[in-house]
Amino acid sequence: MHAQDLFDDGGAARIALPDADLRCLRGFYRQPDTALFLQALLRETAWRQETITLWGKAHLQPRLSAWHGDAGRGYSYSGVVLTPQPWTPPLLRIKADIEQATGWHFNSVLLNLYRDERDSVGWHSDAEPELGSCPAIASLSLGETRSFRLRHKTRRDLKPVVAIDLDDGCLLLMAGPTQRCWQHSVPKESGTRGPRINLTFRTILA
Ligand SMILES: O=C(O)CCC(=O)C(=O)O
Ligand SMILES: [Mn+2]
Repeated sequence: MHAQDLFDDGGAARIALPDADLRCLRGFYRQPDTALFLQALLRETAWRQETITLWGKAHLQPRLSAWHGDAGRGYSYSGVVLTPQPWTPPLLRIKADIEQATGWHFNSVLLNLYRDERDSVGWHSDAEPELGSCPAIASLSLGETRSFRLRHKTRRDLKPVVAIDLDDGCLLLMAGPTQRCWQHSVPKESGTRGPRINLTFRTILA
């Protein structure tokens, strides 16, 4: 797959929202590759449950995470300072495939493991200063389908919440003003869910 296929796709993968540049590519990977990646990442990742500080109060994050990337590109958010773990063969392979498809380049990846339906991520945007003003972020989902929610930060005339199902092997691309204008979340679910891993490839500026 080439960058042209992703970006001149006649709108097939584009999610048409104002103040956003969002594309979703279903089946970027398929079975059995997705299952092999999921198993390898579940097994080989040094998963951590980070404590985050919100409004001065410490909370354990309701998911596990890990940060990998080029040495010397530390990253911090909500009081968590992350020193990257080195790249591993599956992460390098996925990074190379996404870079080839998008023409973008990344120097780090945040891995999140949603162990079951109780794991989640609250409303936020990926707007840390280390990412620059219009970050290009590529988000790969493996395993259980989960609902990804978006809400505009200021416009009250839009639908309050937009939901996109992120299924096994789908690649969501977020660029342009998306992080500046929108927040996103992955809520808890009421029905049973198996594990899901999400990888967000990012570029940490020097
Ligand atoms: O799990 C997802 O799809 C999103 C994760 C996310 O927003 C993040 O790690 O910043
Ligand atoms: Mn995010």
